[in-house]
Amino acid sequence: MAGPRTFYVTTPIYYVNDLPHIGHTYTTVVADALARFHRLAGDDVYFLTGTDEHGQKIERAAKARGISPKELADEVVENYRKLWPALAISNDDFIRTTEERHRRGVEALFARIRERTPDAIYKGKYVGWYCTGCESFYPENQVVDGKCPEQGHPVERVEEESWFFRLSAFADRLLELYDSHPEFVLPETRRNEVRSFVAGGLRDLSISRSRSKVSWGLPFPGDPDHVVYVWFDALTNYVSALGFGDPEGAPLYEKYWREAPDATVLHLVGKDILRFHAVYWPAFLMAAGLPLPTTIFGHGWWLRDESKMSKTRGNVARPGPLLEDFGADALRWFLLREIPLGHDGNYSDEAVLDRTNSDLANNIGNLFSRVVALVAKGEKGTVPAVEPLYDDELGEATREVRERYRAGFESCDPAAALRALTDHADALNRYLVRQEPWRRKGREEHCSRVLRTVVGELAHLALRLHPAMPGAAATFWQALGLGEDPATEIAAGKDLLAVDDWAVGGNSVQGPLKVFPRLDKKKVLGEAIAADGGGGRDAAAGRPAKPGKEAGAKKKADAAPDEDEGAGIITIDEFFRVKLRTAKVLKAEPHPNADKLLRLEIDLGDEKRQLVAGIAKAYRPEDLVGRTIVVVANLKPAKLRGLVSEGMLLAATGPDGVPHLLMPDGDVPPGSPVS
Ligand code: ME8
Repeated sequence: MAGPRTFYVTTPIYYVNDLPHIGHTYTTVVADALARFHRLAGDDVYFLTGTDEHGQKIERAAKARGISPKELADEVVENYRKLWPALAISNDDFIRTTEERHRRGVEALFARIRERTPDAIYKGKYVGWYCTGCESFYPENQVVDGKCPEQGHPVERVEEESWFFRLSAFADRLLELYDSHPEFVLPETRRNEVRSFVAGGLRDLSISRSRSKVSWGLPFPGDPDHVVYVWFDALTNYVSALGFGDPEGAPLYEKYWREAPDATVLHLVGKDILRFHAVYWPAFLMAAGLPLPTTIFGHGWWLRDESKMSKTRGNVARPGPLLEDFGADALRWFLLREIPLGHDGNYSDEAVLDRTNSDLANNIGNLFSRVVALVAKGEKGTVPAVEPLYDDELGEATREVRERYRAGFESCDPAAALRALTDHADALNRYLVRQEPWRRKGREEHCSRVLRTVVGELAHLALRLHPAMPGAAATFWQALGLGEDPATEIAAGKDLLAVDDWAVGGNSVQGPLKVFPRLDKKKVLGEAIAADGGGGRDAAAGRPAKPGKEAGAKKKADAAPDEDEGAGIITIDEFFRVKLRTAKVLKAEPHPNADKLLRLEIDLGDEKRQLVAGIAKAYRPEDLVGRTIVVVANLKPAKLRGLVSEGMLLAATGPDGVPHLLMPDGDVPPGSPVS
């Protein structure tokens, strides 16, 4: 008998040269939501993520730190291993390409290609460019001004003996694949790009690096002078993690690495790495005579102020502080709901807050707590065991949102699925307004039936929230007296989305519920607003506060009473309480957790200090080193996004809001008094 449909979903394996950021978080959250949705729908799901640990990029990053590549990988991988559970990521496995099972898989794939297509791999000489940032080879005509065409990273000239994969021989089969299986590359616009890339002609692909140039990689099977090209190595993770190449047998591989109709293999990747997945990977598999994945989905990019996030610009959003500010559920909801998968979007903390307040606090959270309170009050906490009462509008809305929800997730459009859920909540709110279950006098039975109906609908809603917000879904599930967690209902082959009525009559509700309190912008984003120049904590951010309410209030409390105080006049003594000193900038770098802040190390003459300053938008760190600035030396230290600032630098704010640092005219040693 045929078992349930299998659904194998993967994220890219992330490089270990950098800590996880919002982009990695995004792909992994989307993959997790899809995995959770398919589990609800009764599919047999396997969800893989992991880390990409070989190659020149990692080798160089480790060298710069003075540690071995493996030490670097071991250190960084811990961040992923800690982050994913904090975000409720339900991966079944986590693969590291430095694991033995992965090496076996790569060797097995080579062996299989050599056996099935003996002329697919041959030795030659590579002459061209290499981009360590993308770990990619670029021919002469694609390199512009010494930069790679994809990301603008610097490229290096490479001329070395190399093993090649005869990619050119697969162009026709790839084109046929894209045409006969339009779902192979999604969204459609990306498919067109990939198709034209292949139709433009494919060159054979170098799949090795000379060990004399790059030593951190898997030995090239049969040639110890070379290591396997990191993308060949990395792509193989999708099968090595399933046990491909294991001499003891690979039941997971047999089960999940199959083709349609009863199996789906979905590789979710950012659009930056689509070519590797939609061109190279299927060609390797074709050469090996192995099944192909069902879909490569190339999602869009999160940007900051319409441009790329980058470490050098210091504008990378990291998940740690966001988890602290918003929690896993709200962050997941935002990432899934804010932009349709496939589109680019602008990231800002403020957008997360607005989305949380509008969808979760004001709508879904409020509805659950309101209904629980109505049952607690009107029905003494027990959901009445009576016949539901659907009016036409609710009946129609319910059917429609459920269909949209399922279709959204099935077509890799979680944003549409989630919109169906807020629409469901809207429909229930409207139903409550129409039916007025709080007007009980003389219509008790009516009110009981209305509440029974709404609680039944909330059970559907709580269940459907599980892929996006597993934590909140469990809380809601418990509040409706349905059990611990909708996840406990999940079983392969059982479609929970097809359950028509959750039979909530007789359940005890648990309240009061306050799952998503409304977030106060100032409280939550205070620091971010400060770094924008909005006064308040600006002073602690290392630059003068604009005259703002808080700054004014503080001065008032500290200053001696004076008749001129109302006009903002201070005495010379009061002025001298502020110790202004010159300081030399020894080091400057982006703040790890805030895109508007820089971390500076300064020399104050007799001591060194750390400053955190909101000047990242105006100054590049490298331009500050060696400059002499003016700082307030006796300011109480303050913590800014996790870093202590021991003072404040002075800057004039231009009409455009941009800070201009104050610097002494002429040479003065660090620590000189300023008055
Ligand atoms: O490319 N917006 O690893 P990587 C959205 N090791 N997603 C983003 C993003 C952004 N601003 N930045 C990164 C690699 N991502 C290879 C993959 S797979 C066999 C090998 C996400 O650490 C997105 O999924 O550079 C992108 O594809 C991935 O992180 C790149 O991660």
